[in-house]
Amino acid sequence: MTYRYITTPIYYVNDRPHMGHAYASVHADIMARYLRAAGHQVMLLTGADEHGEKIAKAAKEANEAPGAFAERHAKSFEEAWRRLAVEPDRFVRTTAPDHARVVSECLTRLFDAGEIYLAEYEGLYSVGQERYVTEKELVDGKLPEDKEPPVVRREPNYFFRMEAHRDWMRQLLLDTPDLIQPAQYRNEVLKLLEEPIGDLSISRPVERLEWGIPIPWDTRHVTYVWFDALLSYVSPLGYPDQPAFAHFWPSVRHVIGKDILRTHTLFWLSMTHALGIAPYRRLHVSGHLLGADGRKMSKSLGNGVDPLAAAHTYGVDALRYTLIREVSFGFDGIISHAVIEQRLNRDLADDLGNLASRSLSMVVKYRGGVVPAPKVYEAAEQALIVRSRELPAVVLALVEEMKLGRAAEQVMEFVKQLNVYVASSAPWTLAKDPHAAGRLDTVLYTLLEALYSVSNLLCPVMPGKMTELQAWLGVSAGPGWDRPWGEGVKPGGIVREGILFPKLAGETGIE
Ligand code: ME8
Repeated sequence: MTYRYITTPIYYVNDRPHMGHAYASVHADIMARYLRAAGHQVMLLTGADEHGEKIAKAAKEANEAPGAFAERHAKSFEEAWRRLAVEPDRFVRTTAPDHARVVSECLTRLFDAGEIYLAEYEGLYSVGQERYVTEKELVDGKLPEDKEPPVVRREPNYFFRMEAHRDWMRQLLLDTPDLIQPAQYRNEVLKLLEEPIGDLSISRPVERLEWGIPIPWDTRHVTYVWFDALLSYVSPLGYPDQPAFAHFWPSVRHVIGKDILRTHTLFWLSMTHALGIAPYRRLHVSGHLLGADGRKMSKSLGNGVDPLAAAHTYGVDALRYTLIREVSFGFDGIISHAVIEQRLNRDLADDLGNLASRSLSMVVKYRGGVVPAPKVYEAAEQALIVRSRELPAVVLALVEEMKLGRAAEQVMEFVKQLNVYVASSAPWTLAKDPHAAGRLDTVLYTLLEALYSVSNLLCPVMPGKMTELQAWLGVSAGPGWDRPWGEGVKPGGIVREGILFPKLAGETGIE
């Protein structure tokens, strides 16, 4: 048995989940489901990043204590994942005592090893944004989103000796070409590592921020939120000494967006190296979702599509399918009402739904709903059988590279091939000829068994609809990933008709 560990970002719970969060979580969930179907022991982790200035500020604005505020929002994330069919094995919360214990132990170990030191930090501080800023970020002496220019602030901070790990990180990236995917992000990080990266400030004075994990040896400071959050990838496994850590960690893949590339490379790789934790196996970096106007989805622009509303309108499976098909992982791409409607009507209703409904209704019409036994497979069937045997490995290889859209595309090409087969074998003509009864049996059986393969191959993407299709085919859901041809739909079994993806009456034209 092989263990596989997949993580999503641990999201800030300062607001409701948006489509960008759904994009990352749906990708991680689909990868987890494929690997589970292929027989791996999988752990999928997501969670809530509950400390730090951002949450403290949002709680203050909502007139709530930070703990209660974070709790309420963490619950809304858990609920959102349920509604989007994202099924994590663990949901980590950075306010959990077990997590805080791991953070404290790691800090103490690093401090004892001389990896952490206290120094005066002086920098330009944006009061509006509550963070230090760099000269480069300023336009006319201030941040574009601020009213006032930043002030010079001096405060004692604990620092982690990140710079000391720079050469090691650079070598790691050079030696491990597939560590960060797609490759453009690896190149970006390699470039950053050519210049000094400095040490990392990992604490904030309590006068300024109370909402965080106390620095264990100096309670005048709390831990910087990123140092805390990154460790939530190991704390749920019982790091350092629980068996789950030994089993799952070596296989870990982190799924993140490009906005947090720097923290997941410079910060996290140096932290793990200093702690003696093996580096992650792979970092899968996504691009950004854009609104219908081609600009990054954001609340202030109001160009986003709410994931839960979209799941309600189009169905959760159509939303999951659209997310992976429409925006190739690693690149920026648009998600709008129009693109979801198109994918639903064209790929799902016209191609897949139509194949299912006409195959099932022909079995009902010509064979009273009873699955016929196939007779002689001719060249047309042989070609489909070969493709159906090849597809699981083709799909899995793409999944391993997080090319989920390409994997689904391969299956949908097979669906198109099956629609062509329906047209060329013309069962409605065969049905009129009493001498062609055996041939009709073979064609109908081939369609049903091929649909069963499609349902398996797409189940990780659209678990609800594909389980429904399996029920209509009279096959109980269960392990069926690489069931040989002929072992799925059983002759003599009963099928049911249905419409899998009702077509939206006229694309609404809402963007
Ligand atoms: O950064 N398009 O949390 P976060 C695509 N707590 N993906 C997007 C997106 C968009 N427009 N907007 C956000 C944090 N995302 C930290 C993480 S991990 C130890 C700590 C996705 O709530 C994308 O995956 O701001 C991005 O990396 C993540 O949401 C950031 O979520």
